[in-house]
Amino acid sequence: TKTLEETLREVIPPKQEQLKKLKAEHAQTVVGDVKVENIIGGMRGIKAMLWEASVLDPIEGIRFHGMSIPECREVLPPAPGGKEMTPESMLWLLMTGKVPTPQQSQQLSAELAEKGELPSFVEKLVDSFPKTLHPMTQLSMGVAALNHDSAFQAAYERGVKKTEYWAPTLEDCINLVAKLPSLAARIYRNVYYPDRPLVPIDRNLDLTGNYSNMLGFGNNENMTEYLRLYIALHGDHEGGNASAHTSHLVGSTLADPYLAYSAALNALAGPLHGLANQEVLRWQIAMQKEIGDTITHDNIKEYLWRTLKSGRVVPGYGHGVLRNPDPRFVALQDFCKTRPDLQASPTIQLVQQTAEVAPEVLKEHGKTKNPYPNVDAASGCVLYHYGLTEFKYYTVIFGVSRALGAVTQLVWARALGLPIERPKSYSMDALEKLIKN
Ligand code: NMX
Ligand code: MLT
Repeated sequence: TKTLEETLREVIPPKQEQLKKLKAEHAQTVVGDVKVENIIGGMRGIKAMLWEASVLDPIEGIRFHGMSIPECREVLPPAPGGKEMTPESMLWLLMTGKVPTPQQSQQLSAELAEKGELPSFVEKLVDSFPKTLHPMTQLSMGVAALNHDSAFQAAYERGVKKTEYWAPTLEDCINLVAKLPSLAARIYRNVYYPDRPLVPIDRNLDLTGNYSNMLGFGNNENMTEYLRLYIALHGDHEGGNASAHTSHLVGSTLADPYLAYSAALNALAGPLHGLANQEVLRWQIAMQKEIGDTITHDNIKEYLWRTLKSGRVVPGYGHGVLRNPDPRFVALQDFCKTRPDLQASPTIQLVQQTAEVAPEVLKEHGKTKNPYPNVDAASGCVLYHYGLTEFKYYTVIFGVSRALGAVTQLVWARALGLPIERPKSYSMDALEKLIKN
Protein backbone atom coordinates (compact mmCIF):
# COMPACT_ATOMS: atom_id res chain seq x y z
CA THR A 1 0.00 0.00 0.00
CA LYS A 2 1.39 3.38 -1.02
CA THR A 3 1.50 6.20 1.53
CA LEU A 4 0.13 9.69 0.86
CA GLU A 5 3.62 11.01 0.16
CA GLU A 6 4.43 8.13 -2.20
CA THR A 7 1.15 8.68 -4.05
CA LEU A 8 1.90 12.39 -4.34
CA ARG A 9 5.37 11.63 -5.75
CA GLU A 10 3.59 9.75 -8.54
CA VAL A 11 0.89 12.33 -9.31
CA ILE A 12 3.03 15.48 -9.14
CA PRO A 13 5.17 15.03 -12.32
CA PRO A 14 2.21 14.76 -14.77
CA LYS A 15 0.66 17.88 -13.21
CA GLN A 16 3.97 19.72 -13.56
CA GLU A 17 3.92 18.73 -17.25
CA GLN A 18 0.32 19.95 -17.59
CA LEU A 19 1.29 23.35 -16.21
CA LYS A 20 4.34 23.55 -18.50
CA LYS A 21 2.10 22.84 -21.50
CA LEU A 22 -0.50 25.41 -20.43
CA LYS A 23 2.28 28.00 -20.13
CA ALA A 24 3.91 27.08 -23.43
CA GLU A 25 0.73 26.84 -25.52
CA HIS A 26 -1.79 29.13 -23.86
CA ALA A 27 -0.03 31.84 -21.90
CA GLN A 28 -1.70 34.49 -24.10
CA THR A 29 -5.15 32.83 -24.49
CA VAL A 30 -7.96 35.07 -23.20
CA VAL A 31 -10.48 33.31 -20.87
CA GLY A 32 -12.48 36.28 -19.64
CA ASP A 33 -12.49 40.03 -19.29
CA VAL A 34 -12.38 42.40 -16.36
CA LYS A 35 -15.07 45.02 -15.95
CA VAL A 36 -15.16 47.98 -13.61
CA GLU A 37 -17.94 46.19 -11.69
CA ASN A 38 -15.49 43.35 -10.92
CA ILE A 39 -12.87 45.74 -9.60
CA ILE A 40 -15.30 47.56 -7.31
CA GLY A 41 -17.34 44.43 -6.55
CA GLY A 42 -14.99 42.26 -4.53
CA MET A 43 -13.43 40.70 -7.68
CA ARG A 44 -16.59 38.60 -8.02
CA GLY A 45 -16.53 36.44 -11.15
CA ILE A 46 -12.93 37.15 -12.19
CA LYS A 47 -11.12 33.97 -13.24
CA ALA A 48 -7.82 34.63 -11.53
CA MET A 49 -6.51 31.69 -9.50
CA LEU A 50 -5.21 28.18 -9.94
CA TRP A 51 -6.75 25.80 -7.40
CA GLU A 52 -6.37 22.09 -8.00
CA ALA A 53 -8.63 20.19 -5.59
CA SER A 54 -12.14 21.46 -6.29
CA VAL A 55 -14.23 23.60 -8.61
CA LEU A 56 -17.54 25.26 -7.69
CA ASP A 57 -20.35 25.33 -10.25
CA PRO A 58 -23.01 28.00 -9.51
CA ILE A 59 -25.85 25.52 -10.11
CA GLU A 60 -24.43 22.09 -9.25
CA GLY A 61 -22.27 23.20 -6.34
CA ILE A 62 -18.90 21.86 -5.34
CA ARG A 63 -17.06 18.98 -7.00
CA PHE A 64 -13.90 17.57 -5.48
CA HIS A 65 -11.66 16.46 -8.37
CA GLY A 66 -14.86 16.20 -10.40
CA MET A 67 -16.77 14.21 -7.77
CA SER A 68 -20.06 15.52 -6.35
CA ILE A 69 -20.91 15.30 -2.65
CA PRO A 70 -23.26 12.29 -3.07
CA GLU A 71 -20.53 10.51 -5.08
CA CYS A 72 -17.96 11.24 -2.36
CA ARG A 73 -20.33 9.96 0.32
CA GLU A 74 -20.71 6.80 -1.72
CA VAL A 75 -17.05 5.99 -2.40
CA LEU A 76 -14.83 7.63 0.21
CA PRO A 77 -13.94 5.15 2.98
CA PRO A 78 -15.67 5.65 6.36
CA ALA A 79 -14.10 5.02 9.76
CA PRO A 80 -14.18 1.39 10.93
CA GLY A 81 -17.78 0.76 12.03
CA GLY A 82 -19.02 4.06 10.56
CA LYS A 83 -20.87 5.01 7.38
CA GLU A 84 -19.90 8.61 6.64
CA MET A 85 -16.79 9.54 4.68
CA THR A 86 -13.95 10.62 6.95
CA PRO A 87 -11.95 13.84 6.69
CA GLU A 88 -8.81 11.75 6.13
CA SER A 89 -10.41 10.09 3.09
CA MET A 90 -11.39 13.55 1.82
CA LEU A 91 -7.86 14.87 2.45
CA TRP A 92 -6.42 11.97 0.44
CA LEU A 93 -8.82 12.68 -2.44
CA LEU A 94 -8.11 16.42 -2.37
CA MET A 95 -4.33 15.94 -2.30
CA THR A 96 -3.98 13.16 -4.87
CA GLY A 97 -7.17 13.19 -6.97
CA LYS A 98 -7.56 9.51 -6.10
CA VAL A 99 -10.00 7.64 -3.86
CA PRO A 100 -7.98 6.03 -1.06
CA THR A 101 -8.43 2.40 -0.15
CA PRO A 102 -9.82 1.79 3.37
CA GLN A 103 -6.32 0.68 4.31
CA GLN A 104 -4.75 3.93 3.04
CA SER A 105 -7.35 5.99 4.86
CA GLN A 106 -6.73 4.09 8.10
CA GLN A 107 -2.98 4.40 7.67
CA LEU A 108 -3.44 8.16 7.41
CA SER A 109 -5.67 8.13 10.52
CA ALA A 110 -2.90 6.33 12.41
CA GLU A 111 -0.28 8.86 11.23
CA LEU A 112 -2.51 11.76 12.29
CA ALA A 113 -3.14 10.21 15.72
CA GLU A 114 0.60 9.68 16.18
CA LYS A 115 1.32 13.35 15.37
CA GLY A 116 -1.71 14.80 17.16
CA GLU A 117 -0.23 16.03 20.42
CA LEU A 118 0.52 19.71 20.93
CA PRO A 119 3.96 20.99 21.96
CA SER A 120 3.76 21.88 25.65
CA PHE A 121 4.51 25.59 25.04
CA VAL A 122 1.41 25.79 22.80
CA GLU A 123 -0.68 24.13 25.52
CA LYS A 124 0.59 26.71 28.01
CA LEU A 125 -0.02 29.56 25.56
CA VAL A 126 -3.63 28.47 24.92
CA ASP A 127 -4.24 27.88 28.64
CA SER A 128 -3.15 31.46 29.33
CA PHE A 129 -5.85 33.02 27.12
CA PRO A 130 -8.81 34.66 28.89
CA LYS A 131 -11.99 32.57 28.58
CA THR A 132 -13.63 35.62 27.06
CA LEU A 133 -11.29 35.62 24.04
CA HIS A 134 -13.29 34.38 21.04
CA PRO A 135 -12.50 30.70 20.31
CA MET A 136 -11.56 31.60 16.70
CA THR A 137 -8.93 34.09 17.88
CA GLN A 138 -7.54 31.40 20.16
CA LEU A 139 -7.44 28.90 17.30
CA SER A 140 -5.68 31.30 14.97
CA MET A 141 -3.08 32.21 17.61
CA GLY A 142 -2.48 28.55 18.52
CA VAL A 143 -2.00 27.61 14.86
CA ALA A 144 0.41 30.49 14.27
CA ALA A 145 2.49 29.40 17.29
CA LEU A 146 2.85 25.88 15.85
CA ASN A 147 5.22 27.38 13.27
CA HIS A 148 7.90 27.16 15.98
CA ASP A 149 8.54 23.64 14.64
CA SER A 150 7.99 24.27 10.92
CA ALA A 151 9.85 21.76 8.74
CA PHE A 152 9.46 24.08 5.73
CA GLN A 153 11.00 27.03 7.52
CA ALA A 154 13.94 24.90 8.68
CA ALA A 155 14.43 23.46 5.18
CA TYR A 156 14.28 26.94 3.64
CA GLU A 157 16.96 28.14 6.04
CA ARG A 158 19.10 25.13 5.05
CA GLY A 159 18.71 26.23 1.42
CA VAL A 160 16.51 23.43 0.10
CA LYS A 161 16.00 23.48 -3.69
CA LYS A 162 12.77 25.02 -5.03
CA THR A 163 11.77 21.71 -6.64
CA GLU A 164 11.87 20.11 -3.19
CA TYR A 165 9.78 22.73 -1.35
CA TRP A 166 6.66 20.61 -1.41
CA ALA A 167 7.98 17.73 0.76
CA PRO A 168 8.68 19.73 3.97
CA THR A 169 5.48 21.67 3.23
CA LEU A 170 3.58 18.37 3.22
CA GLU A 171 5.23 17.44 6.53
CA ASP A 172 3.99 20.70 8.10
CA CYS A 173 0.54 20.26 6.56
CA ILE A 174 0.09 16.75 7.97
CA ASN A 175 1.28 17.94 11.36
CA LEU A 176 -1.15 20.85 11.25
CA VAL A 177 -4.16 18.69 10.33
CA ALA A 178 -3.12 16.20 13.03
CA LYS A 179 -2.85 18.83 15.77
CA LEU A 180 -5.98 20.85 14.98
CA PRO A 181 -8.37 18.56 16.94
CA SER A 182 -6.22 18.69 20.12
CA LEU A 183 -5.89 22.44 19.83
CA ALA A 184 -9.59 22.98 19.07
CA ALA A 185 -10.70 20.61 21.85
CA ARG A 186 -8.39 22.29 24.36
CA ILE A 187 -9.95 25.65 23.51
CA TYR A 188 -13.44 24.16 24.01
CA ARG A 189 -12.46 22.69 27.39
CA ASN A 190 -10.77 25.89 28.58
CA VAL A 191 -13.63 28.20 27.57
CA TYR A 192 -16.64 26.11 28.56
CA TYR A 193 -15.60 23.25 30.88
CA PRO A 194 -12.42 24.35 32.71
CA ASP A 195 -12.79 21.66 35.37
CA ARG A 196 -13.03 18.78 32.92
CA PRO A 197 -9.85 16.69 32.41
CA LEU A 198 -8.59 16.51 28.83
CA VAL A 199 -8.84 13.10 27.18
CA PRO A 200 -5.58 11.91 25.59
CA ILE A 201 -5.40 10.89 21.91
CA ASP A 202 -6.36 7.27 21.25
CA ARG A 203 -3.97 5.85 18.61
CA ASN A 204 -6.69 3.44 17.43
CA LEU A 205 -9.20 6.14 16.54
CA ASP A 206 -9.63 8.22 13.41
CA LEU A 207 -9.13 12.01 13.48
CA THR A 208 -12.80 12.79 14.16
CA GLY A 209 -13.23 9.90 16.59
CA ASN A 210 -10.50 11.53 18.65
CA TYR A 211 -11.87 15.05 18.21
CA SER A 212 -15.36 13.95 19.28
CA ASN A 213 -13.87 12.13 22.26
CA MET A 214 -11.85 15.16 23.32
CA LEU A 215 -14.93 17.39 23.02
CA GLY A 216 -16.79 15.01 25.34
CA PHE A 217 -19.05 13.37 22.72
CA GLY A 218 -17.12 10.12 22.30
CA ASN A 219 -20.05 8.04 23.53
CA ASN A 220 -22.43 9.55 20.97
CA GLU A 221 -21.70 7.73 17.71
CA ASN A 222 -24.33 9.80 15.85
CA MET A 223 -22.55 13.01 16.82
CA THR A 224 -19.17 11.54 15.79
CA GLU A 225 -20.60 10.50 12.41
CA TYR A 226 -22.13 13.96 11.97
CA LEU A 227 -18.76 15.54 12.74
CA ARG A 228 -17.07 13.26 10.17
CA LEU A 229 -19.53 14.36 7.51
CA TYR A 230 -19.35 18.02 8.58
CA ILE A 231 -15.55 18.14 8.56
CA ALA A 232 -15.20 16.24 5.26
CA LEU A 233 -17.87 18.42 3.58
CA HIS A 234 -16.51 21.80 4.64
CA GLY A 235 -12.97 20.78 3.67
CA ASP A 236 -12.74 22.67 0.41
CA HIS A 237 -14.86 25.09 -1.62
CA GLU A 238 -12.53 25.98 -4.48
CA GLY A 239 -9.95 28.74 -4.07
CA GLY A 240 -11.73 32.07 -4.16
CA ASN A 241 -13.56 31.91 -0.83
CA ALA A 242 -12.06 34.27 1.72
CA SER A 243 -10.30 31.70 3.95
CA ALA A 244 -8.87 29.55 1.15
CA HIS A 245 -7.80 32.60 -0.78
CA THR A 246 -6.10 34.05 2.32
CA SER A 247 -4.18 30.85 2.91
CA HIS A 248 -3.09 30.81 -0.75
CA LEU A 249 -2.05 34.46 -0.69
CA VAL A 250 -0.02 34.18 2.52
CA GLY A 251 1.44 30.83 1.43
CA SER A 252 2.54 32.35 -1.88
CA THR A 253 5.08 34.46 0.04
CA LEU A 254 6.64 31.14 1.18
CA ALA A 255 5.39 31.74 4.71
CA ASP A 256 5.04 28.29 6.26
CA PRO A 257 1.68 26.43 6.35
CA TYR A 258 1.01 27.35 9.99
CA LEU A 259 1.27 31.08 9.28
CA ALA A 260 -0.74 30.73 6.08
CA TYR A 261 -3.53 28.80 7.77
CA SER A 262 -3.58 31.01 10.84
CA ALA A 263 -4.28 33.94 8.52
CA ALA A 264 -7.01 31.93 6.78
CA LEU A 265 -8.71 31.36 10.13
CA ASN A 266 -8.93 35.11 10.68
CA ALA A 267 -10.84 35.40 7.40
CA LEU A 268 -13.07 32.48 8.37
CA ALA A 269 -13.90 34.34 11.60
CA GLY A 270 -15.86 37.05 9.74
CA PRO A 271 -19.70 36.93 9.91
CA LEU A 272 -20.11 37.06 6.12
CA HIS A 273 -17.92 33.91 5.88
CA GLY A 274 -17.51 31.08 8.43
CA LEU A 275 -18.84 32.94 11.46
CA ALA A 276 -22.24 32.83 9.75
CA ASN A 277 -22.83 29.37 11.30
CA GLN A 278 -22.62 30.91 14.78
CA GLU A 279 -24.87 33.76 13.62
CA VAL A 280 -27.47 31.34 12.20
CA LEU A 281 -27.91 29.64 15.56
CA ARG A 282 -28.06 32.91 17.45
CA TRP A 283 -30.69 34.16 14.96
CA GLN A 284 -32.70 30.90 14.98
CA ILE A 285 -32.81 30.81 18.77
CA ALA A 286 -33.96 34.42 18.94
CA MET A 287 -36.64 33.54 16.38
CA GLN A 288 -37.71 30.50 18.41
CA LYS A 289 -38.02 32.68 21.52
CA GLU A 290 -40.05 35.29 19.72
CA ILE A 291 -42.36 32.92 17.85
CA GLY A 292 -42.93 30.51 20.74
CA ASP A 293 -44.36 27.03 20.25
CA THR A 294 -46.63 27.67 17.29
CA ILE A 295 -44.30 27.82 14.35
CA THR A 296 -46.03 28.62 11.08
CA HIS A 297 -44.75 29.75 7.70
CA ASP A 298 -46.45 33.09 8.32
CA ASN A 299 -44.68 33.90 11.56
CA ILE A 300 -41.30 32.78 10.12
CA LYS A 301 -41.98 35.10 7.18
CA GLU A 302 -42.71 37.99 9.53
CA TYR A 303 -39.48 37.36 11.44
CA LEU A 304 -37.49 37.26 8.18
CA TRP A 305 -38.96 40.59 7.10
CA ARG A 306 -38.14 42.14 10.49
CA THR A 307 -34.50 41.03 10.06
CA LEU A 308 -34.33 42.45 6.54
CA LYS A 309 -36.10 45.71 7.40
CA SER A 310 -33.69 46.31 10.27
CA GLY A 311 -30.89 46.33 7.66
CA ARG A 312 -29.34 43.01 8.66
CA VAL A 313 -28.56 40.05 6.40
CA VAL A 314 -30.34 36.74 6.87
CA PRO A 315 -27.47 34.52 8.04
CA GLY A 316 -27.08 31.23 6.18
CA TYR A 317 -28.58 32.55 2.95
CA GLY A 318 -26.93 33.90 -0.19
CA HIS A 319 -23.58 33.11 -1.76
CA GLY A 320 -20.81 34.72 -3.78
CA VAL A 321 -20.90 31.99 -6.44
CA LEU A 322 -23.79 29.55 -5.83
CA ARG A 323 -27.16 30.26 -7.45
CA ASN A 324 -29.00 27.21 -6.11
CA PRO A 325 -29.41 25.57 -2.67
CA ASP A 326 -25.94 24.56 -1.47
CA PRO A 327 -25.48 20.77 -1.93
CA ARG A 328 -23.65 20.77 1.41
CA PHE A 329 -26.86 22.08 3.01
CA VAL A 330 -28.74 19.30 1.20
CA ALA A 331 -26.30 16.64 2.43
CA LEU A 332 -26.62 17.80 6.06
CA GLN A 333 -30.41 17.81 5.70
CA ASP A 334 -30.17 14.25 4.31
CA PHE A 335 -28.27 13.24 7.42
CA CYS A 336 -31.14 14.62 9.54
CA LYS A 337 -33.81 12.92 7.43
CA THR A 338 -32.43 9.45 8.18
CA ARG A 339 -32.62 9.95 11.96
CA PRO A 340 -35.98 10.20 13.77
CA ASP A 341 -34.46 11.96 16.83
CA LEU A 342 -33.16 14.74 14.58
CA GLN A 343 -36.47 14.98 12.73
CA ALA A 344 -38.22 15.51 16.07
CA SER A 345 -35.89 18.33 17.16
CA PRO A 346 -37.62 21.76 17.24
CA THR A 347 -34.36 23.54 16.27
CA ILE A 348 -33.90 21.30 13.23
CA GLN A 349 -37.55 21.64 12.26
CA LEU A 350 -37.22 25.40 12.43
CA VAL A 351 -34.19 25.31 10.11
CA GLN A 352 -36.13 23.16 7.64
CA GLN A 353 -39.20 25.37 7.76
CA THR A 354 -37.12 28.52 7.41
CA ALA A 355 -35.56 27.03 4.27
CA GLU A 356 -39.08 26.53 2.87
CA VAL A 357 -39.99 30.18 3.38
CA ALA A 358 -36.82 32.28 3.13
CA PRO A 359 -36.12 31.96 -0.63
CA GLU A 360 -39.49 33.54 -1.51
CA VAL A 361 -38.98 36.35 1.03
CA LEU A 362 -35.44 37.03 -0.21
CA LYS A 363 -36.64 37.05 -3.83
CA GLU A 364 -39.32 39.57 -2.92
CA HIS A 365 -36.75 41.63 -1.02
CA GLY A 366 -34.91 41.67 -4.33
CA LYS A 367 -31.31 42.25 -3.30
CA THR A 368 -29.45 38.98 -2.95
CA LYS A 369 -28.42 37.23 -6.17
CA ASN A 370 -28.89 33.87 -4.45
CA PRO A 371 -31.96 33.52 -2.19
CA TYR A 372 -31.17 29.91 -1.24
CA PRO A 373 -29.61 28.41 1.91
CA ASN A 374 -25.85 27.91 2.11
CA VAL A 375 -24.14 25.30 4.28
CA ASP A 376 -24.21 27.49 7.39
CA ALA A 377 -28.01 27.46 7.47
CA ALA A 378 -27.92 23.81 8.53
CA SER A 379 -24.55 23.00 10.06
CA GLY A 380 -25.09 24.25 13.61
CA CYS A 381 -28.54 22.90 14.42
CA VAL A 382 -27.41 19.25 14.64
CA LEU A 383 -24.52 20.21 16.92
CA TYR A 384 -27.04 22.08 19.05
CA HIS A 385 -29.40 19.12 19.17
CA TYR A 386 -26.63 16.75 20.28
CA GLY A 387 -25.68 19.08 23.12
CA LEU A 388 -22.89 21.20 21.67
CA THR A 389 -24.88 24.33 22.39
CA GLU A 390 -22.00 26.82 22.70
CA PHE A 391 -22.47 28.37 19.29
CA LYS A 392 -19.51 30.74 19.55
CA TYR A 393 -17.49 27.57 19.10
CA TYR A 394 -19.09 26.45 15.82
CA THR A 395 -16.71 28.24 13.47
CA VAL A 396 -13.80 26.47 15.18
CA ILE A 397 -15.15 23.17 13.80
CA PHE A 398 -15.32 24.81 10.37
CA GLY A 399 -11.70 25.83 10.98
CA VAL A 400 -10.65 22.27 11.76
CA SER A 401 -12.22 21.30 8.45
CA ARG A 402 -11.16 24.05 6.04
CA ALA A 403 -7.52 23.11 6.65
CA LEU A 404 -8.02 20.09 4.37
CA GLY A 405 -8.38 22.20 1.24
CA ALA A 406 -6.00 24.94 2.31
CA VAL A 407 -3.11 22.56 3.03
CA THR A 408 -3.73 20.68 -0.20
CA GLN A 409 -3.26 23.85 -2.21
CA LEU A 410 -0.19 24.85 -0.19
CA VAL A 411 1.46 21.56 -1.19
CA TRP A 412 0.40 21.91 -4.83
CA ALA A 413 1.40 25.57 -5.08
CA ARG A 414 4.92 24.52 -4.07
CA ALA A 415 4.96 21.39 -6.23
CA LEU A 416 3.97 23.54 -9.22
CA GLY A 417 6.31 26.40 -8.29
CA LEU A 418 3.51 28.98 -8.34
CA PRO A 419 4.71 32.56 -7.84
CA ILE A 420 3.92 35.12 -5.16
CA GLU A 421 0.35 36.45 -5.62
CA ARG A 422 0.25 40.12 -6.54
CA PRO A 423 -2.76 41.44 -8.48
CA LYS A 424 -2.84 45.01 -9.78
CA SER A 425 -4.90 47.59 -7.92
CA TYR A 426 -6.19 51.02 -8.98
CA SER A 427 -7.35 54.15 -7.22
CA MET A 428 -10.65 55.61 -8.47
CA ASP A 429 -8.74 58.42 -10.18
CA ALA A 430 -6.43 55.94 -11.89
CA LEU A 431 -9.43 53.84 -12.90
CA GLU A 432 -11.13 56.89 -14.48
CA LYS A 433 -7.95 57.62 -16.42
CA LEU A 434 -7.87 54.00 -17.59
CA ILE A 435 -11.51 54.27 -18.74
CA LYS A 436 -10.80 57.48 -20.72
CA ASN A 437 -7.83 55.90 -22.51
N1 NMX B 1 -29.76 38.61 3.50
C1 NMX B 1 -29.99 39.90 3.15
N2 NMX B 1 -29.34 40.52 2.16
C2 NMX B 1 -28.46 39.81 1.46
C3 NMX B 1 -28.19 38.45 1.75
C4 NMX B 1 -28.87 37.86 2.82
N3 NMX B 1 -28.65 36.61 3.19
N4 NMX B 1 -27.25 38.01 0.89
C5 NMX B 1 -26.92 39.05 0.10
N5 NMX B 1 -27.65 40.13 0.46
C6 NMX B 1 -27.54 41.48 -0.09
C7 NMX B 1 -26.11 41.97 0.03
O1 NMX B 1 -25.83 42.44 1.35
C8 NMX B 1 -26.04 43.01 -1.05
O2 NMX B 1 -26.68 44.17 -0.54
P1 NMX B 1 -26.13 45.65 -0.89
O3 NMX B 1 -26.31 45.77 -2.37
O4 NMX B 1 -26.98 46.55 -0.08
O5 NMX B 1 -24.68 45.68 -0.50
C9 NMX B 1 -26.93 42.42 -2.13
O6 NMX B 1 -27.78 41.46 -1.48
C10 NMX B 1 -26.16 41.71 -3.23
O7 NMX B 1 -25.31 40.73 -2.64
P2 NMX B 1 -24.92 39.39 -3.44
O8 NMX B 1 -24.17 39.79 -4.68
O9 NMX B 1 -26.11 38.53 -3.62
O10 NMX B 1 -23.98 38.65 -2.39
P3 NMX B 1 -22.39 38.76 -2.21
O11 NMX B 1 -21.75 37.87 -3.22
O12 NMX B 1 -21.94 40.17 -2.17
O13 NMX B 1 -22.19 38.17 -0.75
C11 NMX B 1 -22.64 36.63 1.02
C12 NMX B 1 -22.33 36.81 -0.47
C13 NMX B 1 -22.59 35.16 1.37
C14 NMX B 1 -21.57 37.38 1.83
C15 NMX B 1 -24.05 37.22 1.31
O14 NMX B 1 -25.01 36.48 0.60
C16 NMX B 1 -24.40 37.26 2.77
O15 NMX B 1 -24.06 38.24 3.46
N6 NMX B 1 -25.08 36.20 3.33
C17 NMX B 1 -25.39 36.11 4.73
C18 NMX B 1 -24.16 35.66 5.52
C19 NMX B 1 -23.82 34.23 5.22
O16 NMX B 1 -24.65 33.34 5.26
N7 NMX B 1 -22.52 33.97 4.94
C20 NMX B 1 -22.03 32.60 4.80
C21 NMX B 1 -21.51 32.24 3.41
C22 NMX B 1 -21.04 30.83 3.39
N8 NMX B 1 -19.80 30.63 4.19
O17 NMX B 1 -19.75 29.76 5.02
O18 NMX B 1 -18.83 31.36 4.00
C1 MLT C 1 -17.14 28.47 1.78
O1 MLT C 1 -17.35 27.28 2.05
O2 MLT C 1 -15.99 28.93 1.75
C2 MLT C 1 -18.31 29.38 1.59
O3 MLT C 1 -19.39 28.74 1.01
C3 MLT C 1 -17.98 30.69 0.95
C4 MLT C 1 -17.54 30.69 -0.49
O4 MLT C 1 -17.41 29.67 -1.14
O5 MLT C 1 -17.34 31.82 -0.99
